[in-house]
Amino acid sequence: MPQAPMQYCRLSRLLCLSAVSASLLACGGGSGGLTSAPPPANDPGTNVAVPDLGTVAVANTVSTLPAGWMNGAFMEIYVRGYKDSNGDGKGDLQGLISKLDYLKDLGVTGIWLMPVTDSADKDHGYNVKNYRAIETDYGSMADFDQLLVQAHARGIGVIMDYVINHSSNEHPLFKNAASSAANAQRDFYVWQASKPSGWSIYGKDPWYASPYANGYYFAGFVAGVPDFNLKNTQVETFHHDNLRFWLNKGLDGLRFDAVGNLVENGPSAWESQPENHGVMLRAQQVVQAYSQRYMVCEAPAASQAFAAPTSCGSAFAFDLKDALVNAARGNAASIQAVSRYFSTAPPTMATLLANHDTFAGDRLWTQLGGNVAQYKLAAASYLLMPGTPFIYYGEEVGMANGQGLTGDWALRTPISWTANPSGFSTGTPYRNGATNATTENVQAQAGVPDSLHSHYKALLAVRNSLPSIARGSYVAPFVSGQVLGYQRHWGSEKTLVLINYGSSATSVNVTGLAAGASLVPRWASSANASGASIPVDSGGSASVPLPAQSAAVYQIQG
Ligand SMILES: [Ca+2]
Ligand SMILES: [Ca+2]
Repeated sequence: MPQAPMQYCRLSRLLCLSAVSASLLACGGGSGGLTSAPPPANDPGTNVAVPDLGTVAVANTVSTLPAGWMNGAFMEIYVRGYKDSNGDGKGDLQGLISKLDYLKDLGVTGIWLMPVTDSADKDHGYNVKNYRAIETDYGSMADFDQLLVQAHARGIGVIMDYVINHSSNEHPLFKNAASSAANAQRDFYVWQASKPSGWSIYGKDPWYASPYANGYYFAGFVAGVPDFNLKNTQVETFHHDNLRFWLNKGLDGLRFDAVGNLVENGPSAWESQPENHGVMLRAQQVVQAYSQRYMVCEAPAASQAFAAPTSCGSAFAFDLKDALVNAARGNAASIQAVSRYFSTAPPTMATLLANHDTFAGDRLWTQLGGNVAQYKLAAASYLLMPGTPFIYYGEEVGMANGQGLTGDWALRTPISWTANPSGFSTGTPYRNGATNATTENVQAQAGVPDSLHSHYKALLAVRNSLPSIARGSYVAPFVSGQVLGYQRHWGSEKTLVLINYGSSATSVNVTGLAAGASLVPRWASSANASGASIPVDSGGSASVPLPAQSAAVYQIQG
């Protein structure tokens, strides 16, 4: 199987290039899903029924989740890789439902489902064919409704991927649009009568010939996923109706894919265009018409701009990820970068260490070469900071890249429930598992002191029990040697977080505290940490011992 060139791997749906056969997806300029006979000149084209087109009004806006649920940690879940309930080797919604108790026990308060809508790719799901149908590999709409009910019963919110920039070329709207230049749905996509020149996106010409020889369509990623024309208000209306379709069911929010690529203004103006923020603000207004919903955007080239209230409101902190990992390695400049980040970045950034895309790096275990001490520091670094942290499924037990796999497939393997694949499926899994599944898996780690799983569970318990950690302000950050310190404030609750990235035990002098206060230990990563309260002297300083490569949380009292 050929590997996609790196420049094509920047975003999720690019797996299309090589994950699935070119004939299925029409990657590379083909016409998959379209009939080959051209219509007569001036033919209005075909009019395939479009099941996900049509008005959906706001209906049920209620949320039963607790306030601030979106400031707990999310688990990003690739449903195909999570749990197979019927032995076909592919994870599915019923399998996920059977693991909700596991997620609740771990302490996550939200789950992000990578695409579960009907998709042409039968893998990652970013080639949507019907925005209002569940991918049949994963189950039925009844299964999805049951997932919402069961997640909410456990205090867990559910958000799902929404692919707003493009559809599959098998989507009925594209079939109609491609069939004739006169088709009423032609302008749902981006067309030119003649092939434009001068374009190159991720190293490729994004203009492809219509299979009916009636012009050229724009596809910024690959031929099989044509871009919607987001300058056409009908397209926004189409998406808004589809968003309400899911929100009316009780869906708790969305993760919007590739929002840097929405509107194109020319061959040198195709990324992060000003109009993109307007598109996302209007999507945000649709979402926020419902109670307690959450949305987050993927925009690796301009993360913080899309987190603005006048845009998405929240976006992934791709600009922090590497600093978090390198701080865990003890890198001094990265420790400084981590300390500075939330002094200026919006508190609505969504933090992460790794995800399903190779542009975000390998699985964390692979990035750190299995160094558990560094892994625990990276986890503490983002789970105690502001923002909304997103754990990538299996990260909590140190899943490595997949055995014998490269590219995005190495990141999207069946989860390591057990040492062998039987914990995932009674059948043959759709793909190899992690290289370290025999030693690093849920069964081997859950309930075991000092395991990665116990570390994540303890950190999430701290986040869930202290509102200052979950959603408090970021106050008085400092770096002393290889120690990072900062306070978090929420109302009258004040906490102090200290992380020693160094390989030696040390004692850090924390200043600027209230004279006579005390530091009450709430959590420490190391069994060597003292359990006694630490007094603040009359000058407002406290000396706090820290074991090597350790993290601690103190509540500031008095
Ligand atoms: Ca299955
Ligand atoms: Ca676009």
